[in-house]
Amino acid sequence: MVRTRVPLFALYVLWACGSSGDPIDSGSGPAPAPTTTTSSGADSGLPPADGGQTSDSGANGTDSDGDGLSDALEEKIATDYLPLVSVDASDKCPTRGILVRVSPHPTEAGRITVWAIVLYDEDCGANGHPGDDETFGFVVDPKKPAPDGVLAMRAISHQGTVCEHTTTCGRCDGMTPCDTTMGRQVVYPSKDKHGNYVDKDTCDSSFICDSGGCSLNPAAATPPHVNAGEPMKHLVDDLTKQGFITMANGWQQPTLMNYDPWMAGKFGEAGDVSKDLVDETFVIDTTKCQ
Ligand SMILES: [Ca+2]
Ligand SMILES: [Ca+2]
Ligand SMILES: [Ca+2]
Repeated sequence: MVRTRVPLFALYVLWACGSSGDPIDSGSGPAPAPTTTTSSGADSGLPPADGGQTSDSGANGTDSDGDGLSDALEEKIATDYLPLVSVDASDKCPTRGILVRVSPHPTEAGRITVWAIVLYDEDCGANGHPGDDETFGFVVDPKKPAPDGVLAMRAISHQGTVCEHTTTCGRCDGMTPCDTTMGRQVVYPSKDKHGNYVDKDTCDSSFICDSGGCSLNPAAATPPHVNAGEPMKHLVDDLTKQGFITMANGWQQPTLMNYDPWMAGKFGEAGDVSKDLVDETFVIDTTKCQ
């Protein structure tokens, strides 16, 4: 269990400063510079980062984003292995969808790393705002079925702020096992604020930054998801026309409509999704995982 004490005056000063965004919300943190290369003319795409050892997967079907993984395998990973995002049953702003990036693990042959960015219509916790981007990552061994094939997960709540907490769980030596329910690993977003944790106790002890705590909600609906593609070859550039940010899905914030997740810029008044998609802190070392 991790307890971080944050002086109340420090939070007040941050709030009073009126700085951009939310001091206890997801800034995008110290992420690498985003790649905003347009998709045109990028047919060559990225070579498989594992030296081609996943090329069989790519050879077995269309590989639209050129990363060496077939579209079918990427969709299978994003569907069968996607953890349950346990949004509290009484969350006041639960409208959401998940943007995924599914890629060969950059250093571990045959394994797949996934960025899952949970996008919400609104953050309605303390100092809330339109839009909310909250990321977690996980590594999959596709040779094993879910849930055992999910080797490890990592969540970072309120990245780049005084409220930041990083939690990691998994099947590697020295890691705490992940919680599972109904055959899926569980990620806990804090109520209303949506900061992600893979350890519920850490969320519940973050009582200043996440006053609503976290809860296990096995009934949390599976929200729609969209595959973003890769930095060198995007699969989407408009999350309304090609994704889930629509009025029909209950989204209400006009500034979020037609958002391009690969173009630098805030998601509403939250973080920059183009940085979330390339944030290497979500790529977990699973060399000690079985
Ligand atoms: Ca691919
Ligand atoms: Ca991909
Ligand atoms: Ca938030």
